[in-house]
Amino acid sequence: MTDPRETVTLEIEGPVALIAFDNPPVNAASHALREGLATCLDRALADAEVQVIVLYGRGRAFIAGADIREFGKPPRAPILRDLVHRLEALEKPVISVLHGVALGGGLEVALATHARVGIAGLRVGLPEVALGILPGAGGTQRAPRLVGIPAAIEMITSGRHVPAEEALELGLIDRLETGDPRGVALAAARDVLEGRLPTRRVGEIEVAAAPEAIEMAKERIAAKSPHLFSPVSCVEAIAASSRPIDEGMAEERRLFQQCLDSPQRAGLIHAFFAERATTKIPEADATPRELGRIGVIGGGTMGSGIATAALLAGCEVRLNERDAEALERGRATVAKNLDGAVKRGKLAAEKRDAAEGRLAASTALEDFADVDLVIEAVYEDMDVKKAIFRTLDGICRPGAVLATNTSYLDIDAIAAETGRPEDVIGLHFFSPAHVMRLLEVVVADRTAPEVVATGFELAKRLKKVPVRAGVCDGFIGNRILTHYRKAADYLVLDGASPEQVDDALEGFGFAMGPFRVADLAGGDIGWATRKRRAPTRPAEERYSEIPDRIAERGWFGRKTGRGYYDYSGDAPVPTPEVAEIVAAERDRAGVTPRDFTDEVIVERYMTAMVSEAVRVLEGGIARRPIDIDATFLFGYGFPRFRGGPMHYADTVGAAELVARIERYATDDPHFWQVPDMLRRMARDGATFAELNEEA
Ligand code: HSC
Repeated sequence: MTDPRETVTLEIEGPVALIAFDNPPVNAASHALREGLATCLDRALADAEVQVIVLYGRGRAFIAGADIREFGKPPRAPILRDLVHRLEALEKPVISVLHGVALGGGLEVALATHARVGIAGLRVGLPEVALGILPGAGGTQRAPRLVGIPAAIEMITSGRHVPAEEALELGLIDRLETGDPRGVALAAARDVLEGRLPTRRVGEIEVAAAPEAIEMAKERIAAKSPHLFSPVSCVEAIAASSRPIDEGMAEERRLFQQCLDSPQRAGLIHAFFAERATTKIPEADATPRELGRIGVIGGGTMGSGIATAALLAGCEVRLNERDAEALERGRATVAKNLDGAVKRGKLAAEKRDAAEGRLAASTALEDFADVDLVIEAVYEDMDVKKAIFRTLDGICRPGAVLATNTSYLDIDAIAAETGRPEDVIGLHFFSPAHVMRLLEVVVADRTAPEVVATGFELAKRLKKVPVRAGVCDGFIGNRILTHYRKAADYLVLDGASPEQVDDALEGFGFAMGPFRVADLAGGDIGWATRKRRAPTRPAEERYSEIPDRIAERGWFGRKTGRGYYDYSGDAPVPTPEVAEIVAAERDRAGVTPRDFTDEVIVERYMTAMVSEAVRVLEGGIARRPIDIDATFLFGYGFPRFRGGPMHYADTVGAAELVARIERYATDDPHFWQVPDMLRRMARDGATFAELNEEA
């Protein structure tokens, strides 16, 4: 444990007590920090010379919030809520100087001080909602007293980071300065002493009730995030801010505890760490290679999306296509993507043309001689890809990284076509590549550590979540997807309707059920994959021909106006003939349809997902369970509040999962097999969370 005297230091300069937080990387309000603050306050208060106390942070931030790793563990005194209460009540003026970020509990500490001075570049916010909780140290009571209930609702239910200038305008901070935190702290303290910086207790301000804003917010949340628990609790806590502060605080405390105890809190905090855990790889110490100039081969949806992502990150991009016409289409798609990025607020309008200006287009691969990284994104044909890599081997400069965006092909076989397999890697983007955050970095047998590090560096620049994967058909994500998609097809063959399966899984929290996804992705794509896999399909495997019957009619989903659903009206409705196709296929397969509850649908689908995920772990394709969670959270629309498939698996327990698989296996022993690792975990009472910690 860190010595609290080091985490927080007290320095006395005449009448000024400077209390500095030093808890890298982001000054989280851990137990050591809270204890240190309490001790330093005691000492400053005991010193009769001290007339004003200033809090500031060293390093990157004032305080980035409570220490998230402590949630779910027994609270250790002093708790932040009590500290904040004590701060506000002090007779000696206490002020805070904020730089970097003041988030969550960090802003709550600041709101309890008697004046707040921001330093340029500061961002403040109460982002607790993203972690399934609400500001629990007075944020829901003090923020409305400064900004009013409607603005507090917006800020707290979105969790957004508010830039310094806006924070000043809203009244969250009293001043905005430039300079180093200690220097600004000393100057601000002098201003307090000389009456130039007024101080007050925010808790004593009265706030007008806003019943309409409260009702509107609840309606908006019910429509937008029907599954989530904490946004409504945030609104209820804010509503209590029009009551005296002690009553409001009691309500905040009650609602905070409910959120803390909810499984959504555990899922969302797991997701927070999953997003950051994936970069902890064995190659983390290797030095990435240059990444200034990027070549993209293929101007289709994927290639243009990758090119757009690289342009948005400030890279120079060369786009290659076979002929001038295809190249022009690729350029036009990139231009459209950039316009979209401006509309979505991802690219400043004045930077759009410069981004497009960094794109060079060419039909000659010879133009890739000096690029640092090439990403091949042509269609999935092994022979075509091999030929491209042979050509690149002859053209690219030594040390250039040669990447393929294949979503399932054998990267070792592609690398073997070159005289430099150590430079070859898989960079599997997800469509649309300039929007989706997941990047599977697929490490082949001979890929060099610096090349892996380069893939991760690229992800960082592109603001993606990179997950290290090994080579197999489909890598982590698509391999698991192929398996649980079959479970969805079996459910329909055995008695559920596609819309029942979709609705049940959307009820679980997926943004879209598998059949709505199939219609969106295009039924022709899955059909082609099934045809490709047909020759290697084991004889014992059950095969539902329903998707093929639908595809044979040219019903590929949204793009053809029909698929599982009919898109010709205002809202999609189940395509009537699909029910007939399903009935005919059940007859042909000799299946007597049975009823499935929504709960059973979810259980079967999720159990199929987890069992293949365990095989992916067993085979070393994913290194840790949390990598699989990140894959599904950032690439497959897995509900964030459920934390990912492996976090979900822990909430069910390995023993129950084994029991489920054994029960389902009585119908289909080929599909439902218990992975050895899961059986061992059930026997030992082990969890995936423990495996994450051991890795
Ligand atoms: C909160 O404050 C609740 C309160 O209302 C108090 C309630 C108390 C009531 C008492 C009841 C008993 N904790 O993101 P990065 C780590 S909830 C622990 O890569 P960046 C992070 O994991 C909190 N660790 O950097 C990573 O570790 P790694 C509200 C935290 O520059 C490293 O720091 N606050 C942490 O891209 C760097 O992080 C938030 O939700 C934390 N609070 O972004 C803010 N914050 O190196 C969450 C970060 O081992 N944090 N870490 O991987 C962020 O949004 C971003 O981290 C920053 C920095 C914007 C701070």
